[in-house]
Amino acid sequence: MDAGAKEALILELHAVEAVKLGSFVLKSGITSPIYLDLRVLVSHPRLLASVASLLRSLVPATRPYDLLCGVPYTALPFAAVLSAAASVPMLLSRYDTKRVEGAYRAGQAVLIVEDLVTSGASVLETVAPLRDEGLLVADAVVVVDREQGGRENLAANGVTLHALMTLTEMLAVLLRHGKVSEEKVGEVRRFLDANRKVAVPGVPVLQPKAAARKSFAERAGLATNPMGRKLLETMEAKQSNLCVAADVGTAKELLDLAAKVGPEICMLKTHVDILSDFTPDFGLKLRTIAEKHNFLIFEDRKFADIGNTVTMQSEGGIFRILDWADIINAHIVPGPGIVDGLKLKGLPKGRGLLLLAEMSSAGNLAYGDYTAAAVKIAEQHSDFVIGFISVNPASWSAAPLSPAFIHATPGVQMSAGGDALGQQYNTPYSVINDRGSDIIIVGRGIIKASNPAETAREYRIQGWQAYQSSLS
Ligand code: S5P
Repeated sequence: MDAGAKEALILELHAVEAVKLGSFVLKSGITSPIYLDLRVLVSHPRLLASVASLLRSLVPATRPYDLLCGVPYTALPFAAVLSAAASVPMLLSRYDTKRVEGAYRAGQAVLIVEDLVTSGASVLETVAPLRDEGLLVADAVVVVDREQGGRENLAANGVTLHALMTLTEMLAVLLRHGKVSEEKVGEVRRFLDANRKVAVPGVPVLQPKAAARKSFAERAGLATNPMGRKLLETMEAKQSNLCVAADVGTAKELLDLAAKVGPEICMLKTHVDILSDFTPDFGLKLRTIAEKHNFLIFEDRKFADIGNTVTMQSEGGIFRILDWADIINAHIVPGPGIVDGLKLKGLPKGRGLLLLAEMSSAGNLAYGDYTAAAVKIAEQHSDFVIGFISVNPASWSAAPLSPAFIHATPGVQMSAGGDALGQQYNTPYSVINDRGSDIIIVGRGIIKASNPAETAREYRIQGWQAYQSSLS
């Protein structure tokens, strides 16, 4: 929002007495010399509409959302007006019943709408029931950020705050227009300085619903497939839950990249069918690098045919995938026969299989019953299936999964967003901590960086720290 529009809005809010000066006890328990009462906006529909439209403009186009949810009560009309104007459906997240009202499905992204943020506690109270339903919450829009730790508390819970204005900006405008005295501004500033960080009393638990997570080392001992065990042991030994997606165009580039990022990764993911200079010795060359740096090779072939066909596709052809890939993956759309087909040749060679239970791309169809079916098939083939390609396993409603299963999640970058073709990104912290995954799969975030080795190191550290905090 430009400075002129912001100034006009602040003066209008003052004119309708949304800004009150005196001595007030806030919801967080602290006494404040200033009180913002945006409830009065329901009596000023034109101003309400313009606030709603300004809130809408705060969210960058790179952070799309499917649904809106206002924080009760003041922001409910803001969200309703925004919903009607933008034709984006709304949800109600009830803190009394902890229920979510409205139509939704797990995996949809929800934008939170709020009037003011002090500690961020109210926003988090609204977010918790949404996340319990498998909805994704990454952003909140707010009229005023009171600059008292809310932004940081929300960020620590994976929510980015977008504010129309800060309390400081608001005061500066009111002072300039003679609406508030120098003395009062000083009092508010001293108050803000003394209350920079308002703790969130009883921050809602936003961790995965599952019971306390076991360490990779403990889980290695539970694995029934030797490759699953090896992967968990490698992660523990290298303190790495990073898989690099080596989506480069030639075998030469791929081998160079593998040597560079090798020390940082537990697994390298390949798409062998995009290499223009593939030769039959590719597998051997890659295995030599993998052995040197102790990482596993995951060929992301995404098999998707009947059992008989995938047996041939995995073993034969030009690529002879099972000769060199430790881990392969499959869609479950053909039914369990695909796992039988891959197992036929893969299990005797000691390979492991990941099932695509969810996908990272916008509008994908892998959710709900489909995800539950993937879990069922995995459980029936736990000798061969080592885990899943997952996006939000913390939201899976099925009975608790065996901790031997490993979740690997693509769509990871240092900041959330997406690409022009539907890819959707979450941060390492959010993927491992909020969404309950184990491995971050990072492609362009690393391979397009000016220094892939250094960037891989940064991702490894972020991923590992997120894992460690998810254990405590
Ligand atoms: O749902 C999925 C499953 C996979 S395996 N979404 C994905 O993006 N992938 C793969 O992960 C995709 O094929 C690509 O190799 C990688 C993501 O790459 P990035 O450049 O977007 O990080």
